[in-house]
Amino acid sequence: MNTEILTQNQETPIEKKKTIFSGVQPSGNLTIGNYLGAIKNWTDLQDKYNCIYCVVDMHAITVRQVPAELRRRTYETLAVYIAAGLDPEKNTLFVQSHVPAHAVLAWDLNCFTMFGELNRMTQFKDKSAKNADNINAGLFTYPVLMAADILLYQTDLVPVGQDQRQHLELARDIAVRFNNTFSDTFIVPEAYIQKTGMKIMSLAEPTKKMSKSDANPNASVAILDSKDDIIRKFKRAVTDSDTVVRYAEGKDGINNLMSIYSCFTGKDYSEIEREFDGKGYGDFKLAVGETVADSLAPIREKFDALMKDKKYLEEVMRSGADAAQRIAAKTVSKVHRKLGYVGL
Ligand code: AQP
Repeated sequence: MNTEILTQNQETPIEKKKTIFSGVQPSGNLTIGNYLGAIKNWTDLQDKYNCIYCVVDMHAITVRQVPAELRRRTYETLAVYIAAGLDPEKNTLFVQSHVPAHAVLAWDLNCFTMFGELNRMTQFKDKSAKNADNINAGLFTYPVLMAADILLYQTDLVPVGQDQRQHLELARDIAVRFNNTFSDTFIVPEAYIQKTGMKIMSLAEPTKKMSKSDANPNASVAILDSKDDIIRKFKRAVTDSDTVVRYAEGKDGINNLMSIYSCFTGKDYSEIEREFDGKGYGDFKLAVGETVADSLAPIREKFDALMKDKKYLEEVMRSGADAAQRIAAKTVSKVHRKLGYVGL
């Protein structure tokens, strides 16, 4: 790890901040899964770490996107980052396609990734099943681009949800392979263990992950959904034929609602069970819906204001890309030297 000790005035030792990298695809309306599994946790890290957060538009095109929608969602995703509390002065916030080094390093790393490794990725299997008419090579090599995203910034820690753990393991394997083939080039990143943000499941099929690109509008709750929509979706959430609010095996729907409620209120499962003792699923679902809607209301308000100021969002994009590019260029040049490319 790069916990290098720097000295200030030769006297006060300061520990260099560790680097954190993560991103979200602008491939749909960001869900409470993206919020609880990623963005909410990021806001707690901004003072302690050197945080780099990206809007990963190049990942989004592994699934066919309508260009005008991709463009709009790229602005929206950045606006959600800021509205949710990520301060552009404290974090490097940028859009992936503005830093071409991501694509450059991804190519290099493709040549250090085995076909068999990519073939084992469960997300590829899930996404190719969902997009049977467009199983493109980008969908297959998506984890290599993700490895490049992370390794470019000499990232120490990656705060990812459970669903992305397999991809992070691959990024680590690629880094180790490259380091062993040449010499130490990349920091081998570790998962940042998060307090909250377990895998949030679909409200329609609670054994499946909640996804922003789910075709069923009742399966996911978007951060920007209206209060009425949020309450309605929770009321319709699939549960089971039991009536008691308790966390137990086989009660996937209720377990999911309890974990969402717990993330938003900070209450643990036994407190929630006591709170709803003697009450039915109807009361519980309403409470979850109202809590989620009320907690997200300030984000929606800030988001609306930010979206009226595109110029500001573009300034954030530009300065974030400049800062990211400076770091990325150093890694790419180091990699290219080791590979034997001629530098000019
Ligand atoms: N359901 C989830 N529970 C917990 N964390 C989640 N994340 C996504 N869904 C959940 C976390 O959000 C971050 C960004 O994800 P992404 O947009 O890069 O890709 P994804 O995981 O594929 O997200 P979606 O919403 O499922 O997008 P689509 O539908 O486009 O594939 C990651 O940190 C992820 O862990």
